[in-house]
Amino acid sequence: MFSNLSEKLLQTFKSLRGHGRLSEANISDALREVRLALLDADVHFAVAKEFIAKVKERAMGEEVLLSVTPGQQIVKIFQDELTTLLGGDNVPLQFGKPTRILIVGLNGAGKTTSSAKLARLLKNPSLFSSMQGTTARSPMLVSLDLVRPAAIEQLATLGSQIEVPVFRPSPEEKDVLAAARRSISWCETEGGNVEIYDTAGRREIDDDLVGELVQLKELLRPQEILLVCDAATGQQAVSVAEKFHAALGLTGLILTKLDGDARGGAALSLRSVTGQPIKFAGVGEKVEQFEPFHPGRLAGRILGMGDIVSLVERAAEAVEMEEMSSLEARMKSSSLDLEDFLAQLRMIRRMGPLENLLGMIPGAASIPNPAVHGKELQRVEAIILSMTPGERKRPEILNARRRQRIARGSGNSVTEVNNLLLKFGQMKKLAKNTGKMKKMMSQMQSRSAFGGIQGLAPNQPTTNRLPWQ
Ligand SMILES: Nc1nc2c(ncn2[C@@H]2O[C@H](COP(=O)(O)OP(=O)(O)O)[C@@H](O)[C@H]2O)c(=O)[nH]1
Ligand SMILES: [Mg+2]
Repeated sequence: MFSNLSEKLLQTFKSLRGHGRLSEANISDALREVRLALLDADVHFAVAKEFIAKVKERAMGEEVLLSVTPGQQIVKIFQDELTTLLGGDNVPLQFGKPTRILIVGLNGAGKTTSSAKLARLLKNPSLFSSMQGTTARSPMLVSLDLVRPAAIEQLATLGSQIEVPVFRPSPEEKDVLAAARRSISWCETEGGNVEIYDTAGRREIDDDLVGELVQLKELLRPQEILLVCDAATGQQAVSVAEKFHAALGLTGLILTKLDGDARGGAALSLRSVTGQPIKFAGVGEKVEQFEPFHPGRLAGRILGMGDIVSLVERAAEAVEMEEMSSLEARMKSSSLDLEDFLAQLRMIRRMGPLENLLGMIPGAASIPNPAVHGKELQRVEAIILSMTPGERKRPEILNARRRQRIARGSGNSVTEVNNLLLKFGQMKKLAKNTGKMKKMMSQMQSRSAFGGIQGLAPNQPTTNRLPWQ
């Protein structure tokens, strides 16, 4: 599923990632590739066109062009836009008293199977990680498929498997409305709170089918009319969905057979063409192979990159590692200056608010008032920024007069400036000792990196001393 599209997108991203800076030209080339890949994967051309336009508009924004990792930013934009295209967040069912859900669709789409799967899900929401805390319902299944006699038995079998009661019209029944009326009173005596109505399909959507379903809708007044769509039928599923929606006013879709090798672009078009959310996904024949539909997850799968967030994080780490090793080289050659120190400081600040970082470090709760440590970093940065580039390169020229100027300029006392220079001197001395340096580097990499700066900051508390202290 989606492998074709994923592969193409992946290739395109790889080539984008190679570029240090993005330009309109290389983005346009990549997006042309992506558009072809989308069309190839059965995405409706209008949908693909709009999608590409949105991605391009965001990709050309400053935020991306000026970023250190533009390729990663683009991947993130894709993920966001795909998620939006697929409907944003999962849209839960609407419940009533009682809740009535009408399941509609063409033959073989997976209506009967999905009706049972949905009943199981509503009965045992705790089996689904994303539904923890959702109220368990007591569902009832109603077969209203009088066209294919075997369909009633099929639902009855599934019902007994999941221990959900099933209404079975008599085999002689030919009037679907009569059967539906009887099922309503059956449900009342059964005493459950969610009624799921499985209906008959047709080979294709026709007046006969639409007429039957419109009458059922009027009789049942369901809160939900869910169209079951076979993902494997590609563009056909999209035009079918459009027609069903025009005739009935759907409230959502169930996309089945997402486990198959379908090209899957249909999923991307369904939401934008009908304006209705995909609420559930069928991912196999078994009754447990069914899940609430999460656009973000499918978007991740389409991109073929799993959890994009962790990917972006890893990329950010890689950049930091690169900067770190060039810094290490400079330290070894003992040409370390305050510019390097500032670079190190900024690198560490990029990892996010210190308070958050502290929360991730075991034992950090014992460090008093982390916000103060964040301010210390700002102070160090302010002091260095108040120096001229020459002073940063050669701190030894910082005489008393210069130190006074820097203190005033950065809103600190001369003692604080002196403290910083003292710590810097110690660090520089230590930098010559490569063995200890390695140890410090590995400590920095294990995310206690801010400790390095903290250790160099003025008014450093005497706890948490680092190797060079
Ligand atoms: N692989 C796979 N098969 C499915 C899925 N949903 C339904 N099916 C199969 O599709 C076929 C038709 O399903 P059925 O529920 O009878 O369709 P209906 O005619 O719409 O009621 C059956 O063989 C199901 O087992 C799914 O999500 N994945
Ligand atoms: Mg059926």
